[in-house]
Amino acid sequence: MKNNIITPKRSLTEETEKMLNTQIIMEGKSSAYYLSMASWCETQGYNNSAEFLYLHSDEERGHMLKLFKYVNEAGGHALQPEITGIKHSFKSLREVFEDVLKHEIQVTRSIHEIVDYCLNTKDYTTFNFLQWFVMEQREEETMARRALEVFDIIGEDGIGLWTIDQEIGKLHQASDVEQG
Ligand code: OFO
Repeated sequence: MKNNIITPKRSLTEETEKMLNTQIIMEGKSSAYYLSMASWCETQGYNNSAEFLYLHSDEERGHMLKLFKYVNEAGGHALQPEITGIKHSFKSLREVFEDVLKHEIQVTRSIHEIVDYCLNTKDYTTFNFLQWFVMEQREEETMARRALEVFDIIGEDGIGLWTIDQEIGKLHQASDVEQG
């Protein structure tokens, strides 16, 4: 029988634990996607984009670990996700960043669903914990959109792609400065 009540041993319901474990899968996938993208960029000579994506992959693993800690501390069990079906090659550098944006939009939706659930079930502790992710997603979507704008502003002809790669490298530095 499902234990959907909070007990002395746990402050999470099973349903919330399940949703957070699903989010762990998403963050693990984000990390794996960005690692694969970074590797492809490196093989194509887009070294700044590769660096941006390697760092981003590490950050996503950090997000996954944040969820691990929370779930276990709240009396649940965080599960290491199985991750398969990673795309290894891309038609273009633009396609890489289009995929980043599409993926981040999905992650935001998923976070919002859990936030919504927590609010409806009055799990204000998890609701509060998730606010960090809400803000993080806003930043990440903004960064992905900015990356795509760089393609539109500079254009991909001639030395355009080389310049785009340089500018994408600067985006990560800018976000590091903003985050302090
Ligand atoms: Fe985890 O922030 Fe993107 O996906």
